[in-house]
Amino acid sequence: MDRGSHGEELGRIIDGAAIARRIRDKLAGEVEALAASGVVPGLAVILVGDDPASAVYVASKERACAEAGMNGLTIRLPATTTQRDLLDQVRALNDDPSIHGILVQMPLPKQIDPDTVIRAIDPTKDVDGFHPINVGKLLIGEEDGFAPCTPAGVQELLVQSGVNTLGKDIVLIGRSNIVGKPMAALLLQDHLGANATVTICHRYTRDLAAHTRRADILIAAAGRPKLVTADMVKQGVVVIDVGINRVSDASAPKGYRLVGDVDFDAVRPLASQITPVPKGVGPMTIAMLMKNTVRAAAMHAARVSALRGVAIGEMA
Ligand code: NAD
Ligand code: L34
Repeated sequence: MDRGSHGEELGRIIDGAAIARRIRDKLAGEVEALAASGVVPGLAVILVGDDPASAVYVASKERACAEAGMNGLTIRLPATTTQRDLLDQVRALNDDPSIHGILVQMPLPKQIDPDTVIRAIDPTKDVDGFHPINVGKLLIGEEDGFAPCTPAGVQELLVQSGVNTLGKDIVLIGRSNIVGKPMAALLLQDHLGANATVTICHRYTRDLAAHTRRADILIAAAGRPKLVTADMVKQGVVVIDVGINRVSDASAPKGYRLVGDVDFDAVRPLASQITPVPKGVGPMTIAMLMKNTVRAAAMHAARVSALRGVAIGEMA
């Protein structure tokens, strides 16, 4: 147990970077086995425009693919790309048998409708889990789809940190399609790392603190620095901070630093466990993307061999 400068107990830090590292090492072994059977998992990432944060995330995804022995293809398109051109790229990747996962990095420039692009991705290659088919499967609890990487990473962090979610009150801040909504769907399932009572708060929630104070587990994904303060949590809470915000800091080498949505120093003494930003949820997003892509490749290999079986059966 760490102690603060006044001897007070501090919540244990959940080391997302270390947990993600273990997952990625294990996946490298699975990639090797798949490659030996003739299938090298392939992930295509499309980045449109030059949003600096997106460029950082996409570069990390590219590095992670290479390191795991996967085939990583990054397609960088100018900010002026038309929706039609982007859709053409997506369709070409749908038809490319060496690509098992397709990801279009969000946000997209304003001339492109993200929903149209997401629907164009083959659901069996939608390793982001954003296609309505995969969203529907997640809600129903069908496990042959893909769950979005960030909420899947949060669930994995909870499981690996020994946090029992069964029957617990989990409060989410944020209801986006990328984080909040799929997070709620995952935590509601009759499943390990789930079976929770879930409350979803958002910008129109009245008296946010009244909800968060009841939380056994608090998951913040609002994109608001220091939204969660010490007076908003109860003693012993597990805090997962999904928020990634750049705040200017003249003393930092890049002129900014990353902070989450939680006032970390103030909340940590009350928490039993807490994720930092960076090195909390962020690295898990990448690990889960790798995991989804390896699974997409394995499912592809299984479909191919089933089809071969049918073809051989027909010949007999
Ligand atoms: P978003 O902007 O789409 O959604 C933010 C949500 O927060 C909205 O539903 C809004 O209603 C709610 N909200 C905003 N202000 C609020 C307030 N004052 N009180 C209550 N609710 C409030 O964002 P998003 O894409 O879900 O991302 C949220 C944050 O998580 C961002 O900081 C983003 O950078 C980060 N993020 C991190 C990862 C990761 O891998 N760690 C992945 C995705 C997003
Ligand atoms: N299509 N768009 C699509 N899929 C996604 O899953 C994402 N996201 C979010 C933005 N747009 C997307 C990501 O990949 C956010 N996100 C993401 C990925 C990685 C990290 C953070 C967010 C990450 O690696 N964070 C590091 C710090 C990185 C830095 O230095 O900026 C961390 O330790 O938190």
